[in-house]
Amino acid sequence: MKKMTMPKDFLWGGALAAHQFEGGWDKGGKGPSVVDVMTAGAHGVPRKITDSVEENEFYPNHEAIDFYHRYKEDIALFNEMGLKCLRTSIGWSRIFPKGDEAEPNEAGLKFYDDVFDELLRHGIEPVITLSHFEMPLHLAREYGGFRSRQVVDFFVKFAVVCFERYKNKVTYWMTFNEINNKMDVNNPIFLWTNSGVIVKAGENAKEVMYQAGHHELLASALAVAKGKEINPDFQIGAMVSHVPIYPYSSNPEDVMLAEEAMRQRYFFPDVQVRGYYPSYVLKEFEREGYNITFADGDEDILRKGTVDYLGFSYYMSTTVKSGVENDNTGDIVNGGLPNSVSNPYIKASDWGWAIDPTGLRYALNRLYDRYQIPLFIVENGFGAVDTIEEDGSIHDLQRIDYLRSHIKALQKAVKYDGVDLIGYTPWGIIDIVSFTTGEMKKRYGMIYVDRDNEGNGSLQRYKKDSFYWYKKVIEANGEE
Ligand code: BGP
Repeated sequence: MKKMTMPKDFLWGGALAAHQFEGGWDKGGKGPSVVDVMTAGAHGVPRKITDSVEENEFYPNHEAIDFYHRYKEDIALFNEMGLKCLRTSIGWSRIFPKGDEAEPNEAGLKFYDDVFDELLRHGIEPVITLSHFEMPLHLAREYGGFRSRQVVDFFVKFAVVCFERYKNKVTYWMTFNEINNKMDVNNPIFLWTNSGVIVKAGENAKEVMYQAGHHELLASALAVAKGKEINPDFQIGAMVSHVPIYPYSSNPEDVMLAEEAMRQRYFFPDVQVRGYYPSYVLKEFEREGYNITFADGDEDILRKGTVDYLGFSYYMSTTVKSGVENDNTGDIVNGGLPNSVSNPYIKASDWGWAIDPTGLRYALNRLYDRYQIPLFIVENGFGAVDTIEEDGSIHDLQRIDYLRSHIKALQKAVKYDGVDLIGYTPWGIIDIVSFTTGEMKKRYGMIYVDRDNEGNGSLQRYKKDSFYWYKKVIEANGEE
């Protein structure tokens, strides 16, 4: 049988997000973003959303790993690994410090010109997320974030400024990072960082989330339409968190429960890829009596702003069983799913994230079958505690095992199942601040950064064993 290989232009890369690694939170005219007022958390300790920036609180995203001043050194390391692309985001509040200004902040635009030029100098393609949880704090405080339809216009204006400025440097774009993770309304940091919204006493959290989500879907569709006018060669994607939900058994009740639960993963990409609201959500609005405001013309906007590809993050799978509440006894986080149980067939990371490489092949098949457009794995990684030896080496063998098994799974989906996959950018190519816990301790990188949870350390960079391993994977286009 012919030896199948990965497409020669497959985009092997790495993924990051401005707020988790740039630092320089108030440099170059940047305004505070919704993330800049979130204190550090820890494993099992939620991050707090504060009213402003108190001096006595520690805000891990303020300096992060100081890419803002070290971008040349870090990009040289990415080049040494042989990355074909680097996924990161443009900090919205670097470009519009308050979000509602008439003119953008030139120093912010210049910073990303410098970063993209440095990447392109090394032949590394920028893959850019417009909003990765970095809405200007002023839009959240003054307008209620995406509660307000005005914020749709502010986002579209931000998107158009970026598309115009970087139209000859960036081809691959995504509108909103993990636009669907706010479906888990039990964790307030998702709705806050996605949409700049905090649910008030007496409000129905899901109703508030769906209204903000509708405005975001409009903003995404309008941005896509404008982007294609500015440069028809742009490839503009949606970006969702995709955590497959398995039925615990062949009991039809479990199977249907998993099918229903998957709707919280599929709703947003359904609208962004197909261009219309699925019936199961309209039925939910009716059944629950949600009063979601649609304006005339919204349907037309959604239909005209469908995406070119679907980017998604994959970390783990979850499992549901009818008739039980969260068992939560297992070491596997349930992502806020009711009826979730541990899967007896798979192990979990130290942070309770299930390790399920076959789930990635399964996810690729389910998403490709559903949408029949190119896919892009823009996050996949293994958060773990790393130990640095006396000689500065870091033997992160668990991370290599995790990534190797997930790469084998995606290769099977491409070579055996025929999935059209654009690329693979493992999450946190360099150690960064964890989003859900605000920790440095939960490391993802193939490059170690000397910084701890309290912000101590030299910020020196060290190459982990996975740095050399991934370099070989890329050189061999995945064949080794
Ligand atoms: C996803 C986010 C990333 C990243 C990742 C890992 O939700 O898109 O920003 O943080 O999760 O999560 P964590 O950093 O909490 O381990």
